[in-house]
Amino acid sequence: MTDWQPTACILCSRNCGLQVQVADGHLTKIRGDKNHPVSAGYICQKAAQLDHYQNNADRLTQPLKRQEDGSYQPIDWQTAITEIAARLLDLKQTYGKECLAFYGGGGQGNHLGSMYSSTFRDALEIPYYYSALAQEKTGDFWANGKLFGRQNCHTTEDIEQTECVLFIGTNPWQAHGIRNARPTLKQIAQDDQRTMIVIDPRRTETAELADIHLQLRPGTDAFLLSAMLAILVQEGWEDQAFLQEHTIGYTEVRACLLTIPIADHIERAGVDADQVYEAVRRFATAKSANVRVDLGLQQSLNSTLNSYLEKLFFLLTGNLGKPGGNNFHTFFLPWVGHSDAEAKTLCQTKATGITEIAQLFPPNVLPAEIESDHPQRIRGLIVDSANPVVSGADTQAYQRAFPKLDLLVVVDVAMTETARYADYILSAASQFEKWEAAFFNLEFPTNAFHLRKPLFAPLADTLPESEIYRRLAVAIGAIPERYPVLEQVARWHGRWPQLGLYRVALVAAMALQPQLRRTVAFALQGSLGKTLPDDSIAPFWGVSQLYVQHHGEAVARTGLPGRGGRLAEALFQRILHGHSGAPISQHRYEETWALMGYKDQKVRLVISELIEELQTLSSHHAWPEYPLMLIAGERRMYNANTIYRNPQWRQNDAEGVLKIHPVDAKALALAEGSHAVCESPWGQLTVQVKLCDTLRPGVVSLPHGYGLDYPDANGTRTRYGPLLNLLTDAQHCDTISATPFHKNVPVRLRPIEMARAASLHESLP
Ligand SMILES: Nc1nc2c(c(=O)[nH]1)N[C@H]1C(S)=C(S)[C@@H](COP(=O)(O)OP(=O)(O)OC[C@H]3O[C@@H](n4cnc5c(=O)[nH]c(N)nc54)[C@H](O)[C@@H]3O)O[C@H]1N2
Ligand SMILES: Nc1nc2c(c(=O)[nH]1)N[C@H]1C(S)=C(S)[C@@H](COP(=O)(O)OP(=O)(O)OC[C@H]3O[C@@H](n4cnc5c(=O)[nH]c(N)nc54)[C@H](O)[C@@H]3O)O[C@H]1N2
Ligand code: SF4
Ligand SMILES: [Mo]
Repeated sequence: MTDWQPTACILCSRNCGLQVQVADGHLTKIRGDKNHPVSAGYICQKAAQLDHYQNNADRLTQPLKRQEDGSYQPIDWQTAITEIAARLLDLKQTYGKECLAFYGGGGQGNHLGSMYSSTFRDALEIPYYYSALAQEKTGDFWANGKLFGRQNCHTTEDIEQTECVLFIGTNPWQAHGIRNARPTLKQIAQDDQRTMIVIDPRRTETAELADIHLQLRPGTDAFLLSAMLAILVQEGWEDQAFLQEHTIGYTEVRACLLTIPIADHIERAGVDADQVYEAVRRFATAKSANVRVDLGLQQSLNSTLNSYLEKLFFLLTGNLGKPGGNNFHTFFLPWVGHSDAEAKTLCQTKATGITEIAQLFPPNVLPAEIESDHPQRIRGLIVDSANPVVSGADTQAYQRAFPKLDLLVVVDVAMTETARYADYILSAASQFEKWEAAFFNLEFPTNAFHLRKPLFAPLADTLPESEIYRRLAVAIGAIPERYPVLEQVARWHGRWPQLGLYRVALVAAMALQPQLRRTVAFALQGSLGKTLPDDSIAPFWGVSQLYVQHHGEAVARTGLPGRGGRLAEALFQRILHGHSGAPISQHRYEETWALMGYKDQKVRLVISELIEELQTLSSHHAWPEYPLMLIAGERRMYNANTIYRNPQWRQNDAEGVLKIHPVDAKALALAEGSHAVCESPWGQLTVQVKLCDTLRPGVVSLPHGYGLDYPDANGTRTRYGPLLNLLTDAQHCDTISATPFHKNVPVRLRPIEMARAASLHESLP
């Protein structure tokens, strides 16, 4: 009999628990894990294909170095690490640390390595941390900083319990992002007492289940949401008691909302006024309500303003901090930072002058920072777990900029479009070949964490990131090869954990050697790690200590014994042995306020920069020659970022079709299955057309995560589906956060014959 082994899905931020069977290096059977504390057996159709991630022709099996002629030759780890370290140090010495940047550090499921890459980054003092998060969520984080006092005061949604949910620019049926999406959505749809409202220019699978679907004109969210808030205020549906007790500045916000020309804004959004009133009424009068948003709001025009308006819904109606509402949650390991304008000088990019938000920099400006003639332009870059040549706005800009780097190091499991520009490609062990964890622990009131054991031995010449960055840190002289004293104490600690010896020794060592404080993840790995099943997991002992320091009572409520250090020890042991995932804290709803940044726990409702933007909103269309609005990056049944490379994983939609409304198709003489050139002001693509009456007329849609190339048996590469960031532009972005407006890309379509379509197909980089 074959055993089922616990692991998790690595394709989206839900990281559903899985049970799998393996044979000969393959994942042979996959099912949901009922023992997982959050997903409880749920999975979607994408997880069944995970063997395509583990085994594919692009898997990297050894480190590679680029040769003069552009080809790659294998290089041994020792030489690669020594050469990379020397070149990084040389760049830093010659041009200053400002010429160094880091991109990525963890995708949808692999965040364990980020504890090591971020420590390495700090050790080398790399100031610029670029992340995919800063092309979707930094506008939201910025607004959180203003409203709640810290940019990492992030809220979650209690959708399973709520009476009324408002989904704006998100399609959880396909994209998930909420717990066990499909049954949860169906339950709300079937219950007359509950309401689902969807704001989306497409009639999505989620919208099909909704009570009210506001099928707005894309990019008009700021108009629609401000009109809805104005109605709420006009009708007197605010929760005055809540506003009084928990907020500051309502009078000013109210005055601004009362100036909104409601009818005009609703008309610009192109929706039915009665339905809008009904949606506001239902949301405001429900016993509990919450708002769930995603890219349709965060990657569309006025995105930071949208993030503010969206939050005003749950704030004005008193739906923060209660069952069924929006609530702050804990992070087991905080992966969103706070860039505090008051506490320190904020770091800025040299050429584009962009200021960090949540300690992150936006991928949108990276090519310009590399190509600039600023003396401290970016010259050395490490990319880990990301494929910006495909996923960043303006693929051509990356293709132009990356060859201008003095040093590009890519750490990945696969030969990606980005890796093909690297000087060194470091072959990482896959997420099923090492201990791993995702840090998307965003639940409230019960939060959980899942540490996963490897299913397979690593491919021969691959290393986990923990070891790659440890070796690099040793090579730049930031850490010692061994920590003999702490290692000895860790062994005693293993025998007599109740004495807490290791904790005392570590604290003393950090007091004596301040540089150890900065590289503590490596110190844990090199000491406590020697006593554990794998050295990479040792930092979770420290994380458990910190988590208990901040949330001790909530940890104890999960049924763990002791207090302080002993409670933390118990939490760490639970994580270590809970192979299907482990609860880490159980909060009470009212405790959510303690997770807020402002000490007085009062929300600052006024964000003057955004109130100003709201007062000067305009719906001027800058590109009249491009009459259609493209949603550049729809989540569908068979896309999953750029994680699966072999196109055979897709059970349908191999072409990644462009969806178009039949009325628009007819006007352009485009038949089902025909080909067209899709042109934006910035680039063009050939696409295959599919007629689809779920779109609002005037809107077309292409999927995210296509356009990767993959080799055939002879090694010849073909690109599969639209590489849609050929159409997008870095400047088409939010003024505050520089996050791209991917959901509102102006385009036009030109019919084209099949034969010409093939010959026009973009050449591979
Ligand atoms: N299947 C699948 N699931 C995924 C992923 C994947 O690649 N494939 N990726 C994961 C990742 S990284 C993320 S960030 C999430 C994203 O998850 P979502 O944001 O939920 O997914 P999207 O389909 O990108 O966009 C959501 C919706 O926004 C709508 N929209 C477009 N323009 C506008 C607009 O102007 N206003 C409004 N209100 N709505 C608009 C689109 O029609 C779409 O239905 O999905 C995750 N889940
Ligand atoms: N036009 C447009 N562009 C978009 C979007 C859109 O909607 N429209 N969506 C955006 C969004 S929301 C996101 S999140 C980004 C996602 O795009 P990216 O930030 O590029 O991330 P992924 O596509 O998830 O790529 C993950 C990479 O990690 C590698 N990998 C997998 N496992 C491991 C591992 O264990 N170790 C290492 N070192 N590497 C590993 C994979 O091979 C892959 O190369 O795309 C963005 N781009
Ligand atoms: S893709 Fe997301 S929702 Fe689907 S199984 Fe994987 S983690 Fe769960
Ligand atoms: Mo994302």
